[in-house]
Amino acid sequence: MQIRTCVPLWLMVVLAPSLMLLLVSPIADRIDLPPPVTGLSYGFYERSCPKAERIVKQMMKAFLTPNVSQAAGVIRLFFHDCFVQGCDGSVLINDTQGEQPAIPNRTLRASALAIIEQIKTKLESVCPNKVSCADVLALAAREAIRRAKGSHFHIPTGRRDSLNFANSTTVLANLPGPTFNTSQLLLSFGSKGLNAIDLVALSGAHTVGLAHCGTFSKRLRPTVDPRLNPTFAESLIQTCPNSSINVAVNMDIVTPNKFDNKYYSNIVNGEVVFNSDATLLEDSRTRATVEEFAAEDHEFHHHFTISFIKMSMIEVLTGNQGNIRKVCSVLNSKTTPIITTTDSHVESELDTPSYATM
Ligand code: HEM
Ligand SMILES: *[C@@H]1O[C@H](CO)[C@@H](O)[C@H](O)[C@H]1NC(C)=O
Ligand SMILES: *[C@@H]1O[C@H](CO)[C@@H](O)[C@H](O)[C@H]1NC(C)=O
Ligand SMILES: *[C@@H]1O[C@H](CO)[C@@H](O)[C@H](O)[C@H]1NC(C)=O
Ligand SMILES: *[C@@H]1O[C@H](CO)[C@@H](O)[C@H](O)[C@H]1NC(C)=O
Ligand SMILES: *[C@@H]1O[C@H](CO)[C@@H](O)[C@H](O)[C@H]1NC(C)=O
Ligand SMILES: CC(=O)N[C@H]1CO[C@H](CO)[C@@H](O)[C@@H]1O
Repeated sequence: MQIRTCVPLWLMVVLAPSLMLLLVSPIADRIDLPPPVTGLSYGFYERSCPKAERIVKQMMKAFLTPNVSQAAGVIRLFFHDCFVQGCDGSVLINDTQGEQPAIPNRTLRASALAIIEQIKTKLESVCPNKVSCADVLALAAREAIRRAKGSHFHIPTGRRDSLNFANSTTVLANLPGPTFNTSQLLLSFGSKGLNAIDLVALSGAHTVGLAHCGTFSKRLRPTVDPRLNPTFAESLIQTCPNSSINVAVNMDIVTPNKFDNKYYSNIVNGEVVFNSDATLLEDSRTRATVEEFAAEDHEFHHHFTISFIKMSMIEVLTGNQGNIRKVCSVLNSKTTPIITTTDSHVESELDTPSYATM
């Protein structure tokens, strides 16, 4: 009591903004988060498009409330964007010569691409030519994690979109494969400025979503990988009679749509689908982190948040290094100029019942 009444006015004035932040929102405090790289900032659109983050949040809520299972598709899309020539929206380009036809991209969900395109269309009508596709994807992935009951955090914005895209060879060379061992994974993540803790934390995204039979069938036939729990292996064999069948299984058999730490106890129990998951328990550089995250859910969420923000800033384009694409799936050089209408119609649309509950 004595202390509280003695707090000088100047200190209260200094503390008030951060106290307000804590009271107003349960979101992780920006102070603990990685500093934005040059050109990015927390709240980049506060002046140029103040509603940007809210619109992404509202639309993701509308997309995921009926069925949160789409969250995984958006989260993986962002990973593939960031690992191939940086988080620059290049994965969104729909071009037969581009990134989408590459082998690892064949299982990207078309529904996730459609979600990003719809959010972008809305943002173009509210604030034309202001919000990049790379940022739409970053913000949508952040919301997807939150909707799946993962951590909720601020993410730096200000990314620009790429003026080009990678070919299939480059995509394949930059994305780690499901057969990778820890050494290969550490090399891959290291080349993106991510360390062993980042590798273990980000792999935790496999707590949601699906894997197609062909991505893990080598662990079933001709011989069963002895690191697989026998009951789990048997169920995978039943579901996947061969590697070419277009069937997918939940990657987290315990809580398939919840963004929690069950992935790590699944590793310990021999109930993860990829070699790249199982290998993390075998290597002295990653084992302790797997065990720590398996035991402590909050440790997982804390480290995941930091690693995800680091990933979100890989080789970003800022300023005139890139542009703001009009349509996420098409380079501006191939788009005819869009005549934008006034905002009033769109503003009222945001208040229609379908968005009112967001
Ligand atoms: C560590 C190296 C990684 C490898 C080898 C890997 C590989 C894969 C593979 C093969 C699939 C299955 C795709 C399918 O069959 O449809 C998959 C799914 C997925 N991955 Fe990864 N991944 C890795 C890291 C990551 C990271 C860092 C994230 C995000 C932070 C991520 C998020 C996801 C998600 C959410 C899915 C489910 C997608 C869906 O349900 O559509 N992965 N991953
Ligand atoms: C959610 O969608 C997935 C596939 O998109 C489907 O398998 C699942 O049955 C749906 N769940 C509900 C509750 O509708
Ligand atoms: C990509 O473009 C082709 C041809 O325009 C179209 O048929 C296809 O649906 C598009 N794919 C996605 C994911 O938008
Ligand atoms: C793919 O792109 C890389 C890097 O730009 C280039 O070196 C390579 O020749 C290209 N490969 C093909 C098959 O086009
Ligand atoms: C990991 O895989 C690479 C490539 O197959 C191999 O050269 C290396 O020996 C493996 N490392 C371990 C520790 O198994
Ligand atoms: C794979 O299994 C499915 C279902 O049993 C079957 O329809 C399909 O023909 C099989 N494909 C191959 C290549 O064996
Ligand atoms: C989502 C998406 O664009 N997937 C593409 C991946 O690659 C295959 C094969 O080229 C295409 O048919 C898919 O459309």
